[in-house]
Amino acid sequence: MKIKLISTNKEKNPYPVMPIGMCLVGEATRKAGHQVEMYDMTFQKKQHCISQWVETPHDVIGISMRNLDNCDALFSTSFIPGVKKIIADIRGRSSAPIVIGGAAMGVAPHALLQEVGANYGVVGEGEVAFVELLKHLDRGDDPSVVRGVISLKTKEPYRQVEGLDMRENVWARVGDHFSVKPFLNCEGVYPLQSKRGCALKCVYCTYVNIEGKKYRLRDPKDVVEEITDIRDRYNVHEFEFVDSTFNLPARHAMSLCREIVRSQLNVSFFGSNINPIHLDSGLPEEMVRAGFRSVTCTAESASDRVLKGMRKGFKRQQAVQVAKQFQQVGLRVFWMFLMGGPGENQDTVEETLEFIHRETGPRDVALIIYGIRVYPNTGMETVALEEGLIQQRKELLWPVFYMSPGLEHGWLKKRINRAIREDPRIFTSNQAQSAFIPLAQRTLSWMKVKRPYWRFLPTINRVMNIYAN
Ligand code: B12
Repeated sequence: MKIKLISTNKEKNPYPVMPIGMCLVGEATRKAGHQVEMYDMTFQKKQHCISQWVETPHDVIGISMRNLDNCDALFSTSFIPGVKKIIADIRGRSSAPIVIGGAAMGVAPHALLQEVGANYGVVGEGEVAFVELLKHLDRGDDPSVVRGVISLKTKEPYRQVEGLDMRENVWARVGDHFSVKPFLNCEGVYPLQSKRGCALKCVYCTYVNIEGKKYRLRDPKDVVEEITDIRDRYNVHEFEFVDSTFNLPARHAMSLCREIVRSQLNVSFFGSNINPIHLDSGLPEEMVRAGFRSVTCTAESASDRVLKGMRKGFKRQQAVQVAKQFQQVGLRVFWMFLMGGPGENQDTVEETLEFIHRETGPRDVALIIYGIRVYPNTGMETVALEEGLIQQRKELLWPVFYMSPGLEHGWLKKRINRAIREDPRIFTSNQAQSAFIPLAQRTLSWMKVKRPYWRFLPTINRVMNIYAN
């Protein structure tokens, strides 16, 4: 069959991300014997280009939708109207079935399928489900019987996809389909997965719904072969692991780092997600040896009360320990904190701010996010229901944000603004959404300045503070 795949994500904040999800599905579809063409809209300004693209022959159109919205209570943007428009345009030019997939489908499958008007949806990973769906369409059978596939007629509220055995996965080969340069020029890095799944139980999180809770690990040798291939084919030297959590399971993270060290890859890694629940004592050192230049630590709070309310599974002391471990090896940390979780009040906010001031490294930064996006099928949905923020369980397509009743928004805003003045390593989406950031990213990249560029955020804050005074 002739298949066209379109990645609709155009978001550039915090930086544009390569469409690996669509490329993985495309590679698996091609491997199954179909002809595949892919289109990425990241840097596409005009929508009519896509309308022309769908005019050449095809049997099925696959739409990849990554983000429902930007998850930001201060500057909330939904990406649903944009995708709806793309699908409506395609409908005007093509009678082929339209299949929607992507992380957004893992979050709110039925409501999204209905809202955007596609024929079928793939919930969760697409490498197997999409190929099976095509087989059914080719035979004239109903594809909604395929595991992971839903249609407008599907009655069950949600079906978890059985995960792919990661020992048999394909490589995304993004650079074979698109130029990776524009991504790298805007601080983007090449995304890699060393595993799928997440066994954690954080109250607000969707990862389990998207990837499943069982860890499915890739062979470190296969990951290293893929990195070598990307480095040599596309001249890419900067990578990021987009695993739910890089440091878990601990033994796998360690063997992967050792394999990278052994292979002398001479590449760098940034941003991969670290959860303080368990950080093997030797892992930070091994990560530095492997080429890690920074990590992201999703602590979310440094107050035991809030950590418990968010079911993070660790205590403040563990976050303190992790901060020390990274400082000892000189690895920069981009900390993330969610303010307003269950149990949050003025005292708990102070505890987190005190943690940032005292415990994090001098070269670290801390992003503070106001409120928590409530997602379907999460513990946060139950809390929101119990506290009357939502009236019924439904797939929350349009963003609803939880803010602890123990906290007054006006106070929080003032307190955080004061914290930023006192410690410019702290910032919120107010600074992150600044139109100046993409320009700065491109300039720094053009000047071949070493990453991560977020290390300049404190300087930007200091300048902004001067102007504000
Ligand atoms: C790593 C990550 C990041 C990194 C990305 C780094 C990088 N270099 O790529 C960073 C930190 C930068 C980031 C930023 C953001 N992220 Co993010 N991110 C993730 C995470 C953990 C993994 C994404 C990933 O690459 N997965 C691996 C790939 C292979 O999986 P995939 O894309 O889902 O593709 C599979 C399936 O979806 C499916 N599929 C995909 N396309 C198609 C198409 C068809 C036709 C079919 C059939 C199937 C199919 O098959 C693929 C292969 O199995 C997910 C959560 C998660 N566990 O999925 C959140 C997630 C995708 N992010 C999310 C969001 C909201 C954002 C931000 C908007 C938040 C913010 N303000 O910072 C930004 C947007 C960035 C951008 N430019 O788009 C949301 C999106 C859903 C939503 N809530 O709207 C998620 C799901 C987390 C969440 N909160 O729920 N993110």
